[in-house]
Amino acid sequence: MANIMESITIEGEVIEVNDENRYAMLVPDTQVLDMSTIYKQLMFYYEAGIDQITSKLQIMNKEFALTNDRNPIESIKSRIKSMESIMNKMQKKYLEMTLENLVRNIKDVAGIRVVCPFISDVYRIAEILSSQSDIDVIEVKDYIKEPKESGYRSLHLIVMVEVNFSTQKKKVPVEIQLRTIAMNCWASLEHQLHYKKEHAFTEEMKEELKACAVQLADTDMRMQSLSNQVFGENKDVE
Ligand code: 0O2
Repeated sequence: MANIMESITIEGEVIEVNDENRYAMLVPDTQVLDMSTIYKQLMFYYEAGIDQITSKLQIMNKEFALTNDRNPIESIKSRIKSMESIMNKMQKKYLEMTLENLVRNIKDVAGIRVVCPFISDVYRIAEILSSQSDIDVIEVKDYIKEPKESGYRSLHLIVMVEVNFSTQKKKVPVEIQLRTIAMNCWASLEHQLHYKKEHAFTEEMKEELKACAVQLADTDMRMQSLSNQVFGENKDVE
């Protein structure tokens, strides 16, 4: 799936891209700008990354609808992680609060959530996106094949998307969460239940939540089977 990027040309200079400089290249020039401007500039890069991926997803959805008479994407939502949330995550990872640490270690500053009708749509969208020449897949977490302990299911991709700005090109990291309507239903309700943070889940409640997730996963499989019969989409979904 991954499309490994080896070099990038910035202002005529060919720079080898490796783990060392992949994220560092995103930080604006600290010598010319003050901190608040740098932060705004950085967030603008992340927003541009979201815009670029969102537009790709919208095109895919329309193109598929043209030929297949149905949409493989139900909804697309995006967000820039709040400063508070970024700081909490950095604290949890015992990271010093520097811009460089943020760019290198917090890969979900730009986040997109894509909800699809069927499991096969999730994998199809992920595959098409991953094969595009201006996208490099950095990390894949398949919580559909291996659900989280909580029962959470989704396919997570961290990608670097190339964005053309007026005088330079940047590779922007974006986290894309792809899931079915049923998986989204579970995640949204579980998130609501977690809202009152002082009310910790008992073991019994955790088991109940997992059971709900299993039930919805079973529904997803049955819906997939119906979809295969109706649309003849024989995608392998284990
Ligand atoms: P928000 O507000 O959604 O952004 P890493 O990023 O690799 O250092 P992390 O953050 O543990 O490690 O990554 P993970 O677990 O792969 O993905 C985290 C995100 O997945 C969460 O984002 C949620 O959006 C979603 N998620 C993961 N587990 C659960 C779960 O049990 N229930 C629900 N409802 N969502 C989950 P954030 O950062 O928590 O918040």
